Amino acid sequence: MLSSPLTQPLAPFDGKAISAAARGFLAQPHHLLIDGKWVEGPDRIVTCDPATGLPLAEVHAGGAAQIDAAVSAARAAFESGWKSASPAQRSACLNRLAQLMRRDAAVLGELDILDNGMPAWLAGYTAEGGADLFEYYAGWPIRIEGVTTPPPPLPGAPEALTYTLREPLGVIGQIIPWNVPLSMACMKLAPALAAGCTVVLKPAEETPLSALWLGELIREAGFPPGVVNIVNGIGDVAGAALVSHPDVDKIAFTGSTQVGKHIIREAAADLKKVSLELGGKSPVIVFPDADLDLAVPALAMAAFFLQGQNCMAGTRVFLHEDRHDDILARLIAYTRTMTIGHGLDPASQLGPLISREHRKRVADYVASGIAQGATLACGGKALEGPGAFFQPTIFTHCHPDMRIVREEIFGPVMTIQTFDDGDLDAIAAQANQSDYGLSGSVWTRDLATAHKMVARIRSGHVSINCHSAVGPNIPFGGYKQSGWGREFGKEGLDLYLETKAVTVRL
Ligand code: TAP
Repeated sequence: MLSSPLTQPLAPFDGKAISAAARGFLAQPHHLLIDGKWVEGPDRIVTCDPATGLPLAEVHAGGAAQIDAAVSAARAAFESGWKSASPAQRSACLNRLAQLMRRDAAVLGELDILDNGMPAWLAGYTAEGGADLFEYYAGWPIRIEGVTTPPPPLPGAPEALTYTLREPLGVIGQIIPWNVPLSMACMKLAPALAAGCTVVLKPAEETPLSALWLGELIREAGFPPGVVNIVNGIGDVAGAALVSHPDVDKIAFTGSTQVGKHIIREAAADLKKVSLELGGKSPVIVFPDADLDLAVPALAMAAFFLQGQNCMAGTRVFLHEDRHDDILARLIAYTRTMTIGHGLDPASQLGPLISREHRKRVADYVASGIAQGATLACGGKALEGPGAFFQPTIFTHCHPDMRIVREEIFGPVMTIQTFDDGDLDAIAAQANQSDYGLSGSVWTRDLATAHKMVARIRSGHVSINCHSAVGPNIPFGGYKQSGWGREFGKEGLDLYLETKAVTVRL
């Protein structure tokens, strides 16, 4: 019953579907943005379309010297004006950038489709979502404010005043992954710029393109030179140089927990501040009374969205044992209808993995699941042909000690475990049996059960009858090894502000 390989042919893809704007951009040189100018780097990265394996563009890659130049430019821009720019000036730049992103949303989305493989339905949202973020944070500069608080006793001074100032933290190194390239760049840049910080951004080596288009929009929007610098490059080279640079005040990192831990160790040398958005292995708990017409497609998307290359992916599904067979059958049936293909084909729901190398890692996890006794219910194979496509995969009879259950696969692999009529604490203990705590969801019609479970799940983001709906105003980040700090909302702004307490003898 449980072997059901998905063998849909890939949707045909005609390379001519690429727009003239994107085609022209791919053909031009791709430099580094330092101090408002496009400059050459010492090395080159060839970026490929993961759906075809074909090269897209050659991109200049920076090393320690380019990071040093970018940090100097960011420091000069910070000291000479951006830190004290009026709220109106910062907001105007952020709003103009948002408008330009909406103008160029189609090509920005197209570049992420080509570079990352994401489907068009998602790419359309990421450019608009990035503009939403800049607009949201454009509303903050005028609202950055301190407090007045009772002063301490001052000898011989009956009257005194104490207040706090909120000041920009300084020069920020921002390092981002490849899974949602444009969104990642916007998530990092918008709050830092609103706070009055200046930035050196290092995009992922696999997906450098949309950040470069964004760099040109940042120039057009009127940000002063040096406020945003973009240095593509290799993590061990450009990323490492940024982390160890003595004139960087803070590193804001999104990526793997492994590299996050490495960054903490490196940043400890001069006690740089660090915020981290790391991995996840999120639980999805389906109670017997859940609305399955709603839940089944949503469960599939929670696990397979972006081919599972998504830190919030709901990859650990918990079903009541009485409903296991019914829900599994529905999940398999739904998964078989999912269309896989090139992101530029509007019919594609799922695209490729980021690379064939990553696909091999995912396949190794699938092999380990089988070897450790899980039952492969659906998928499990690479698709033939070019590119890095992999079938959406469902495992049943999973146990918490299996690697497929414990480790973040970052691929389209759902694991299913069961629970019985035990109390909510027992179910929550199963769900919390993870080093991670980024997201999670609870599916039930019973509001009391839902809220009791929310209180018991140790994650930064828990949804009821939906999974991981994020927005510019909703704090986002992880418990446990999923990270330090929260992005989005006011907490996202706080990541880039220092507090100064001032006492005045009157
Ligand atoms: P990583 O391998 O950690 O890479 C992330 C970034 O760090 C890349 O720009 C990478 O450069 C750079 N890097 C690598 N080694 C470095 C070093 N020694 N010093 C400084 N920078 C270094 O992650 P990934 O494979 O790109 O992305 C997948 C991971 O990101 C998953 O674990 C996923 O959960 C996590 N993620 C988390 C979130 C949130 S919000 N929590 C969101 C998305 C993704 P290269 O480009 O050269 O590799």
